[in-house]
Amino acid sequence: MSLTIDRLEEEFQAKIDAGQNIEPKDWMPEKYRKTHIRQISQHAHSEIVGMLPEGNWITRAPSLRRKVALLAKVQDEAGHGLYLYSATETLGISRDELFEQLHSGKAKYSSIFNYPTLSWADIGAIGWLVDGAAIINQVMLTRTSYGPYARAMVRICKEESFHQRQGYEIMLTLCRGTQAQKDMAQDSLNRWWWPSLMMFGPRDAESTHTEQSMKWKIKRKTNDELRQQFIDITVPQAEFLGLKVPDEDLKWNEERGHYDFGEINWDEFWQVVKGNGPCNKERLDARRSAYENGAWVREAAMAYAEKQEQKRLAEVG
Ligand code: BYC
Repeated sequence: MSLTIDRLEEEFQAKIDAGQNIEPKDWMPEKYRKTHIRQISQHAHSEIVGMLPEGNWITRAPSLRRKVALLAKVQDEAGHGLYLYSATETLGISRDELFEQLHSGKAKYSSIFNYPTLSWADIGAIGWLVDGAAIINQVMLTRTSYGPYARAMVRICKEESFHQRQGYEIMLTLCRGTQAQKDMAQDSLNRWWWPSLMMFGPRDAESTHTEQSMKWKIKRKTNDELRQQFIDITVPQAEFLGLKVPDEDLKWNEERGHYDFGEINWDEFWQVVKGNGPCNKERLDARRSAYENGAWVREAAMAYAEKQEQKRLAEVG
């Protein structure tokens, strides 16, 4: 028995090493399946919880054009959540179980969405920094070894690029505006910079899953590599806006060909991950009540599907 499992695992790893995708009906080690359920569902939860801080500004967008773009962006995030929940379901877990894990606090979602959106500039900063960080992480995931996840990520990345640009354009408009608008943009960058760096996860030395996930080609780059890539791309963008990145230790290192940067507050990161961030409770309460208030829609949809099935059976029989 164990010989067979060893053999299957060897063949599985050889397939991954050869760059082939794993599909839902293929044999896979239980740990590979569980790792994917964890990561893809956390990603799905992040998308739908991520609708909340931005949704907060739909009614207060400063113009019709901004409102339309923000509405479209928030709807895109809902769509991303749906593709990702569907991809997770291919691994043999139901959507109800996934929601239960989110609502009970068992499943994580990205730390970034536990911070409040205090001004309109935060909508710009989220598009620019949060979607910007998301793209860096997710471009790598378009080549992840699990087929349904990789395919979902291709479309998601295209949409995230649009989100990043609309966020940067909001920042650019504010930075070319009055002093008060520029101050608002700077304040936003001050509050979102460090949490955006935390999105990439703990330092490599403290990451529990990276080594195995690299072996299985779930991840192609480590948390620290992606974080550095994000900093190197984003600092010149901040300079172009005329904003100051809130890090006194930030400095170009000619020898490394990268920016050196200051110490991230890891205590804050773990507090937020454990549920003690500024908005964790508010976010989970909002998701739970959306689920409860939507019960009648799910029941009506199920009743309709059942009726259609009965009709189909009556016609066949
Ligand atoms: N927040 O061993 P590690 C978006 C957890 S949404 C919370 O490095 P891994 C968007 C980690 O889960 C962006 N928890 O883990 C939406 C693990 O705990 P568990 C979301 C975090 O999986 C709307 C522990 O820390 N993107 O794009 O190898 C609007 C140790 O970490 C965080 C994704 O989900 C965090 N930031 O690497 C705009 C991308 N970081 O599970 C934008 C897919 C780590 O053992 N996910 N933890 O209890 C990934 O690429 C990887 O899961 C991560 C972490 C890089 C996030």
